[in-house]
Amino acid sequence: MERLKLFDKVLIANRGEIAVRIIKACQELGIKTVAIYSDVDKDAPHVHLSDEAINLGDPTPIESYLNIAKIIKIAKKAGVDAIHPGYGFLAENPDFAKSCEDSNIKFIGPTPKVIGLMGDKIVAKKTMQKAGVPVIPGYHGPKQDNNTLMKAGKKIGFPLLVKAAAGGGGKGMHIVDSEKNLKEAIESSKRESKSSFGDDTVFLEKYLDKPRHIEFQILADEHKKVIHLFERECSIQRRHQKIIEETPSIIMNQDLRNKMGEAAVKAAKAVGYTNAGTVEFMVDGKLNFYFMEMNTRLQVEHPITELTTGIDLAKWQIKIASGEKLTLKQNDITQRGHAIECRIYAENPENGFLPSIGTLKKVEAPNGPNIRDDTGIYSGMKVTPYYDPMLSKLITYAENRSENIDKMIWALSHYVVLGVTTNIPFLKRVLENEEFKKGNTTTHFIDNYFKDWTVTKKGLPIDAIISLAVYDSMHKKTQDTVRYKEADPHSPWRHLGRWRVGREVKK
Ligand code: MV4
Repeated sequence: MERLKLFDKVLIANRGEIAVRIIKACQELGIKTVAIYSDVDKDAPHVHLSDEAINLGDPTPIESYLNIAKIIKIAKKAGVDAIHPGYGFLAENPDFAKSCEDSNIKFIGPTPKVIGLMGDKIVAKKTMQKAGVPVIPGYHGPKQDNNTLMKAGKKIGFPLLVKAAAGGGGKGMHIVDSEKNLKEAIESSKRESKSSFGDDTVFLEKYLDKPRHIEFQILADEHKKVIHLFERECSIQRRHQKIIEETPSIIMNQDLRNKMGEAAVKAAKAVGYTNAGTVEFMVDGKLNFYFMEMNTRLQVEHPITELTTGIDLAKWQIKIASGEKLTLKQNDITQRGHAIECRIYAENPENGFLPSIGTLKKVEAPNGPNIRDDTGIYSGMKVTPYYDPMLSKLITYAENRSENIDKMIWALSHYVVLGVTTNIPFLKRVLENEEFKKGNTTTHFIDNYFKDWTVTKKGLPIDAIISLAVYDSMHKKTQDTVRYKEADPHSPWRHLGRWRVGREVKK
């Protein structure tokens, strides 16, 4: 088949691991890359990997990675054909996609119109309902007076959820278990939504029992062809932040997979979707599934789909944006084995999981068969308060779920990050949990099993204490006596500190 010319030069409007991921995709395709970076990112990996790197100045997001005018100006000056937005920042900003279009630069993603449509949760739901994609029963109407909402609530029945239309991340969300609490919940939700989002529109939904977050990856070319690349289960979240994703989902069967895949393709076709996207569903305890929203970007968790299908999503995004036809056929796409992703964050469990800021004294990623580390960090790098504290994504692949869980536990145990506190011990505990192993991974998993997860130093799991101790030993000149009585003999850090397992050690 005749191949269209791909772009000559692409600007990556992002930072961290995703900028690195996209640069690598461009390099494989023979495309030149332009990185942008704020002052605190001048030594970041994406800056070194790209062919050109242009400074954005002040590190505050508004002045750097969120600054449309600055980025467009740089893109024009560098003479790029296209911009890849990554995820976060401007990835789902229709104004940015439009500014690219107006400057004759291809935005690697869907059209501004589709981004805008999916960005409005109510419009998106209505569009999907019309297209015949199941949505959660509820009230998503424009009338917002108490009378209308109370009536709608009674009709839906209890328990129900009051959600902020503008919200995400569970803000303004209230579970109501009986009619007598409805009015108060509506009023609280409106108040919170107004103060958080400047908009007090709410909607009401039947509260789903034992819900799971299961999303479908789709690819759509600019010639009306749409395919799906199966599911990812992302139910393991902490405060609405995904931390572990896996595919295939343990509850999936071939019939449900086909139905949900078809619904995802239908959703994309209904809006004339182009490029890579994700259709999010909630699946209840009885395997009913409902459209939640569509993400119009490459997602953080895309690697698990890449490992189980063998398809490079970042490269396809670029090929599709350059006008290439999808050569993949739905029936040729297969899912093989099992993949898990763990998001490694610099956050401090001693301090309510707040971002842990500091210099990464030592970074050593695990390595081995079917272990992938998508990272934007290196030894000596500073973790600043300006951006999301995700350090890297550890992804493993194995023949089946149970072997893969063991592989991921091994990989996490051999991931050394010293200098800041990370959630690695927490991730390990989740993977070791019997209910996780059994696949009882509803969206309430973390609340159910890790609600009181140690937030005090005293209660920290031993490997967290060890990593802190190693850090201390590398930095304190004092001859402290440290006691690590229950030290884990299998800890990867055991050789690094001047201490011994199960003994009192003088340094
Ligand atoms: C729900 C739900 C149960 N029933 N909607 C949380 C934030 C937003 N993305 C939607 N969320 C939920 N909506 C109905 N009708 C349970 C959740 C939910 C959740 C969803 C996905 C991932 C993690 C979650 C954690 C708690 C609650």
